[in-house]
Amino acid sequence: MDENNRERIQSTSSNKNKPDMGGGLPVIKYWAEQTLSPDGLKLWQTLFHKSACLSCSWGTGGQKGGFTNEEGEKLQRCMKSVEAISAEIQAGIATSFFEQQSLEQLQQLTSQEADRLGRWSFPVILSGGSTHYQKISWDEIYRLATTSFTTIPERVASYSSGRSSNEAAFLLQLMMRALGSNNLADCSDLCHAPSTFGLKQTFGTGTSMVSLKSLKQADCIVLAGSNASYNHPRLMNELIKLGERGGKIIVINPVKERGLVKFASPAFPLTSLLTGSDIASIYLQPIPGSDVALFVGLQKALIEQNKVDLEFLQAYTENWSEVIARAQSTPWSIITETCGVSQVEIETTAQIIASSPKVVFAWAMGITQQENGVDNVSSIANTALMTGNVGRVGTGLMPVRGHSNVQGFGSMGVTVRLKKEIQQSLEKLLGHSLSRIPGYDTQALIEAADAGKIDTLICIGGNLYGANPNSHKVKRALGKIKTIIYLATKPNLGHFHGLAQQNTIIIPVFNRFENPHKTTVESGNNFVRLNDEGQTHLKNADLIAEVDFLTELAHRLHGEHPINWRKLQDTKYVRELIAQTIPGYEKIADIDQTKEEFTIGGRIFNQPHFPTASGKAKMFVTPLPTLALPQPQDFGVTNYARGVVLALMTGRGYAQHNTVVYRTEDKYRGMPHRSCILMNPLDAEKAGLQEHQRVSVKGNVGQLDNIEIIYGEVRSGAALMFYPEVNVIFNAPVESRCGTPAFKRVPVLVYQTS
Ligand SMILES: Nc1nc2c(c(=O)[nH]1)N[C@H]1C(S)=C(S)[C@@H](COP(=O)(O)OP(=O)(O)OC[C@H]3O[C@@H](n4cnc5c(=O)[nH]c(N)nc54)[C@H](O)[C@@H]3O)O[C@H]1N2
Ligand SMILES: Nc1nc2c(c(=O)[nH]1)N[C@H]1C(S)=C(S)[C@@H](COP(=O)(O)OP(=O)(O)OC[C@H]3O[C@@H](n4cnc5c(=O)[nH]c(N)nc54)[C@H](O)[C@@H]3O)O[C@H]1N2
Ligand code: SF4
Ligand SMILES: [Mo]
Repeated sequence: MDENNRERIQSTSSNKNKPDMGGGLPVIKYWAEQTLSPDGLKLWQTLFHKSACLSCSWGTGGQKGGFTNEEGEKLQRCMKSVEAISAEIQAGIATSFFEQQSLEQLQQLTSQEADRLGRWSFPVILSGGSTHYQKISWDEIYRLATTSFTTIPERVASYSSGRSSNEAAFLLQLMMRALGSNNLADCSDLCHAPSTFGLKQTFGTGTSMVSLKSLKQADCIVLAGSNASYNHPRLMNELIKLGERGGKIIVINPVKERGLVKFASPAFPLTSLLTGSDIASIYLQPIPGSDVALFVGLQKALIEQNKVDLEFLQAYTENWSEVIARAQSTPWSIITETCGVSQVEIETTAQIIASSPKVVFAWAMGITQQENGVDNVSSIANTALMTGNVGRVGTGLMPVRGHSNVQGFGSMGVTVRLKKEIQQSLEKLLGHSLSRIPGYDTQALIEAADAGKIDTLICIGGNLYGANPNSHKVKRALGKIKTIIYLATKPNLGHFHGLAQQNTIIIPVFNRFENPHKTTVESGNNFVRLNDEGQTHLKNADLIAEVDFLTELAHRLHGEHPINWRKLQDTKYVRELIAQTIPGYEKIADIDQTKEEFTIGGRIFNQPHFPTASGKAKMFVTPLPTLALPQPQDFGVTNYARGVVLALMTGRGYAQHNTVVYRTEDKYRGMPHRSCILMNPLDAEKAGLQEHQRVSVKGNVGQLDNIEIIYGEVRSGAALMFYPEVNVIFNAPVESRCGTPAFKRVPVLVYQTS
């Protein structure tokens, strides 16, 4: 960023109000407010309950105690966990509520207002044409559910979100596959599917190859497209410790996130909390969607600096010479033009990587939510392999996952790309072969629904309506499904807008810490945690455990043979089946007795031998993307006065969990409410726009008006807005190999009318 621009940023009023580092005292203040509130006691009890944190995939808590990580370190609960718990310990929705509130009124609610209604505490139904949700009995639910599932198997589908348990996930896929349907759409389709796909094709394994223990030995971390300071706060502790031991942190992100520059962690009250710890050693701000060019640039610089580990490549990889040849022959001018980062910065970064003995490469949504997400992942893998940073303690590839059990859902077989070994074990278990008709992933499910090809949809958590691009189309598509069954803890916009043609049923479920059954979850670091049984605070509530609902429905659909579904209501037996079926999960069979939480077998690589056909890592050439933006006139605006076309990144504000908004302000970015766009001052001023001015933002299928411009440290040509609100304005291209929408590069026109 040039000096002019920097000065201008410093002088903007929104910037003056921003904390000058991530974390810090606002976090302590929030803890104090919540824990001293009337719900404080319940909150503390939950924090100490032996179960995994609900929120992110970093994974904290479990049998070692609520505040402890898998390495036994204390003070590892962050305030995001408190945010999530506070929402779950709200009072239940009153039984009279839906008599008073019509659907039309409920549809006026914002995400935050919907969440604040309280917990679902009794089952309800909205029948086609009615104006109000109504209470429904369990008998009626099972009758409707059984009838709706008795149709052509390909016309039944599920969608799931990664907060439920491994046990629920395993049962969901078993029930669906027993029925003959592979339509197991999952939120990971919108999230890390490109990581799974990219890692699998190179290494034969789709998850992180780095354990927390191994991460602690790294000398350098490359963190690309992740805002860990908001979304995985305890990863920040590892970055702080890395810095303290003299290691280097390379951040790659078009937005200069405060918390990735400096972060104050309550886990280090004496050394970090007040003064903050420096995080990024170098901060690269590429053009959104251009990371392949940046990583190919790093590879080219490594080649020119003679820092490629040829011995490693020859011994442990395939296809390396093609990858090197491509990097060598790609001109610097094309690399720097595509990614918008200078050759000098790329060369300096390459030197840091080359001079660090052990490097971990970590990434999140900025990398995966792109039309070329798989190439992004491959280009990171290529860079790691070229420097010999795979298959050794302190090195490796680390996708930083999303929901707290999203990875567990994938492991349990909730995926449209089922592993061969799992397929064979399931066939043995069911005594017949599984359907070979490919299943719908999330985007394909919406297309199929819109084409009238789905009769029945069951959603285990999540918000299919709010999480997908082109909200109006999603609403229309869901409206063509005859029956939708939502299992949920709290209301969200999907329950009021994602309505079926005939029956929309909402089934209230126990969350992780109040579930009457023991359950397990898997963290992004491949660690399996055991959750003890719990109790709900909800009075006179009529909740059900997900496992109980799924087994009862499966029993009614499939009878007792070859699987005794009702026996599986004791989750111990589900764990026995998981141990038999899921590779690496053997230890789960007796976790009830041993209480021994464990790292899944075959996932962490401390030797460069991989589960591919040849045992070598297979490298893939990654073509540079072409990233042209449309012209203002391409947006078809008739009353256009002035404006600018930008590459919009859509993602999370500070206090939200995915589609659920907890608080509207994003303090650290200086965005006071949800209707803001974060822009570079130069872009705004070049177009004759100013900070705090209200503008319209138009995508390819819709427009949002009255959006306030906020100046921030986002690179020129790019901007940032919050989801789920922004999902109404665009229809994103998808990564063709795994269906993930390009949420992080949405062409928009930011303009003022005449
Ligand atoms: N508190 C909280 N925790 C969460 C969640 C939450 O909503 N709230 N959600 C959970 C889930 S499901 C997920 S998937 C994760 C999400 O965690 P993250 O991936 O950290 O979240 P995002 O806000 O989607 O985007 C991350 C960053 O990508 C950057 N970015 C955008 N485009 C590009 C690009 O082209 N290149 C690069 N290099 N960077 C880019 C953005 O500037 C942003 O800082 O967090 C999980 N944890
Ligand atoms: N524009 C844009 N869109 C995006 C993204 C983006 O960055 N930009 N990110 C995408 C990503 S990474 C993801 S993962 C998706 C998230 O998509 P989803 O996972 O579909 O959505 P969430 O908002 O996490 O779902 C929250 C709901 O889950 C329910 N819930 C919570 N806990 C439980 C439980 O224990 N059991 C059950 N049954 N239900 C529970 C509650 O009712 C809550 O309202 O959004 C995607 N959409
Ligand atoms: S880092 Fe993630 S798992 Fe750990 S306490 Fe925070 S939200 Fe929970
Ligand atoms: Mo996600």
